[in-house]
Amino acid sequence: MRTVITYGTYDLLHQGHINLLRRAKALGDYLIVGVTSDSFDKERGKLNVRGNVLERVEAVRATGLADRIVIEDYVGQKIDDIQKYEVDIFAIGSDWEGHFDYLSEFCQVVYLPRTEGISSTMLRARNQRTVRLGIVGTGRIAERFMSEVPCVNGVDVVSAFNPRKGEADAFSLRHGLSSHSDSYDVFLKEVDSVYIASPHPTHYEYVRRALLAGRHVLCEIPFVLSGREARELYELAGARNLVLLEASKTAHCPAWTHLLVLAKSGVIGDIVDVKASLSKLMADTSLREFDAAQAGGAMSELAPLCLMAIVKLLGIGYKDLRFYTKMCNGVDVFTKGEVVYGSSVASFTLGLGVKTEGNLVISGTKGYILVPSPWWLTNYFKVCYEDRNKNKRYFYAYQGEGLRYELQEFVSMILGGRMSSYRLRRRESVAIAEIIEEYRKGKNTIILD
Ligand code: C2G
Repeated sequence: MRTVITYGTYDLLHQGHINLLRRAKALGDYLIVGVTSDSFDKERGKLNVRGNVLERVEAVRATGLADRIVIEDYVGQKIDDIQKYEVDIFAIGSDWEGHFDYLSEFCQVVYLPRTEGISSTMLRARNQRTVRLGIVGTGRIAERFMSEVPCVNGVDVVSAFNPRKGEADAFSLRHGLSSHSDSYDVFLKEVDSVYIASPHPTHYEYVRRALLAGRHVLCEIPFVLSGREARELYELAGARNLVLLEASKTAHCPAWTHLLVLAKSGVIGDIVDVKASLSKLMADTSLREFDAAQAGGAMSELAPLCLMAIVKLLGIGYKDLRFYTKMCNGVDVFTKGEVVYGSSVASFTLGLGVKTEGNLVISGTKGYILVPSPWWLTNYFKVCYEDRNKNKRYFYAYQGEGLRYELQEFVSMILGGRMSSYRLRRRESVAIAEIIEEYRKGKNTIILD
């Protein structure tokens, strides 16, 4: 008996897949089909798969061509499977020509002709409306964002807005956009959603006007600088059935989302202490980060990601806040904050003019989780116990600039009509704005010389 194995995602199973399975089956007597798990697809950069692994397995089963179906969950599993199932032939479509030659050490490798004119990507595009996104503010972060857009299906950047016409022109030319404008009202007519990456103090007004015009909003951090403004904007979005999402990039990256479910499921017991540190030493003090008029300073620049981690882990029911801060030319170049809860405490240390170590440590009654610097861009963390033999390390992908994950969630919320994301609830985003506001009021703040 000759055993053949083949692998795929088989999303929105189509004739190309069926032809491939048929050709693979014809090579032998027994066909094993490996279907990728959802997490494996995410890890290898396939972020737009529609069907979950159960649906995709069912679709492959329904073809009647597979004698056995296995789930592919990790890099290297193909070699393990070939040995485990005593496979004679590994078969895959010709789009992978050459890629799997290394398997010929273990079995025969056959590249089968691919069916032209059909693919899961085409089907996804056909069944799906494309979100027409506009970029508000065309500075450093908007440039990084543009490099991430092609990694997400279902979204096109169609326009850019900058009140300085020359900058809108240059950005649009650089990125081949079909339109751009220095008038916000004209710009809003061209798009159905906006990504706000303008200077901090402009966020509130741009978000409000976009929502009033019926546009979905993804807004860079810091979202807004007061709890009242945040609440008002979420209420406005809710009343109009619009998505409003704070672009807290770490909240959406694979390592963080898994860390959170591990922590919530009790792997380190009850969480008692969270310590987050984030610093960005900048030599050029003429940048907006050091400009009080542009709401610069460590707290508004760097706190949103630390506070995201704190409210996700400990909630929004804090009892007390304390801050220690070092000022230079009207902005804080160092701030340490304490968020005190009934049975736990969190602290964060931020620096624009002071270098802090950049770790995140979450301590619980059974163990602790360490996310080494830079924890906010993490692809790795470890869970540690008194008994070091039980320690475990976890590794994930963190692709590109990491902004594709938040954009993917934003697009999926719009297309799915989902107003709220577990990754950052609206009330959690309001709590972050409130804590930043408390700091800015200065009541609980000790100024260091
Ligand atoms: N295929 C095909 N014709 C198409 C589309 C796909 O023959 N028009 C083949 C692919 O070449 C592959 C199989 O169908 O052999 C599954 O394709 P996908 O679902 O796109 O999966 P893929 O990302 O190619 O996964 O471990 C996973 C594998 O490495 C391949």
